Amino acid sequence: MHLFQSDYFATLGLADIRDKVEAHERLSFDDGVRLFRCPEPLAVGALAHRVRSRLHGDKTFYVVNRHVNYTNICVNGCVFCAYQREEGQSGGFVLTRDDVLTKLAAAALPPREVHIVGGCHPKLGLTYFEDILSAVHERYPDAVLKCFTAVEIAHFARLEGIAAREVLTRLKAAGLGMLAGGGAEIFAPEVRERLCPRKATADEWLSIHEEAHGLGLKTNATMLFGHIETIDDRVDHLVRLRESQDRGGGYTCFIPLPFLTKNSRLTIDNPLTGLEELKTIAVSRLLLDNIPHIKAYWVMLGVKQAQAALKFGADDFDGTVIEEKIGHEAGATSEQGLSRSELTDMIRGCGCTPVERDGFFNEV
Ligand code: V47
Ligand code: SF4
Repeated sequence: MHLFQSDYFATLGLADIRDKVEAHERLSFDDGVRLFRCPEPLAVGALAHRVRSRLHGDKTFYVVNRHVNYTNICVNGCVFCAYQREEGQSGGFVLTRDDVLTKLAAAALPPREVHIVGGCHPKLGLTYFEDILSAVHERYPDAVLKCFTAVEIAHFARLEGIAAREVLTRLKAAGLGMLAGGGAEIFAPEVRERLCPRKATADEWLSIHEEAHGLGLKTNATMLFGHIETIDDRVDHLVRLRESQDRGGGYTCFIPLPFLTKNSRLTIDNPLTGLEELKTIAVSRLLLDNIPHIKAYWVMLGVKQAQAALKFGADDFDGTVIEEKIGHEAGATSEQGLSRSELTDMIRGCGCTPVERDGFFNEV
């Protein structure tokens, strides 16, 4: 008998959720909490894999991309962040436009996606970013420029004394194609207050993404989990994202980010288990019924866990990356970058079909 017709889900108290998944029905907040509380991660994974297979078959997407972090100097000082430096502190850096171009030129393959993000620097004005975007766009006209988080956009707007919408409009004119998904962390206000009190609020983060969608920009979204948040906080985060997507439809991909503890000022009592990571990816797939892609970000997960995630709802392996600083400062033990053949071999090794994509998830 097929697993979905068997008593397996009923014995775990998940028969009604299984039925909703089979009927393509939206899951409720309470369903999300029950999935997180289910003692059997494999059952949650099987449900998520069902949805992933329905959406994407055995395809797993990857992209030839390059990450560039333009500065690690940041006024926000989030308690979990191992990457940030204060202005004047040793180890702080700011790249010039030419540094950015040099880093991009050093990649073995021309990128189809350029991911540029950084700290909230107290002095870098909008012209610095327009200058970088125009230069990168001119050099790589076919690459999707997926740059800046909503937190950076809010910061640029505050520094310049202009509306976030104007910042987005100017950056779009300079070549911006998408916003990166970082900075969402956890939306629940009491957790956000403890983790990152100086950062844009959840409402600001969501409204900047919706402004971007209104301007025709796509965006990604993240959730940082495995620190001081509760199960309810994770479900709240996912449901708020789903509601935001209902309003505008511009989110392309969701990236669940497990908290890496090294060099962080945040100490936690119960570090995440590998199974808890996979279950969180699976619940994300199940609750976010209106976001097409779930990323197994191998940098934070590690490559083997990212492979496992492909059977727990994820369909994107991200990319070549080349040089990553945020996760590696926090103790990520993954490689700095992967070649195209390493990516495709890893995807095939899981029984999936590798599909190269651009930044917007168009197949190439
Ligand atoms: O916003 C910071 C997170 C994010 C830690 O949009 C940490 O396609 C784990 O958002 N442990 C930046 N995570 C990375 C990010 C991202 C990555 C890849 C693709 C995309 C995309 C977005 O990293 C930050 C924060 O949430 N982070 N410190 C840490 N110790
Ligand atoms: Fe700054 Fe981002 Fe680090 Fe927070 S997570 S301190 S905003 S670089």
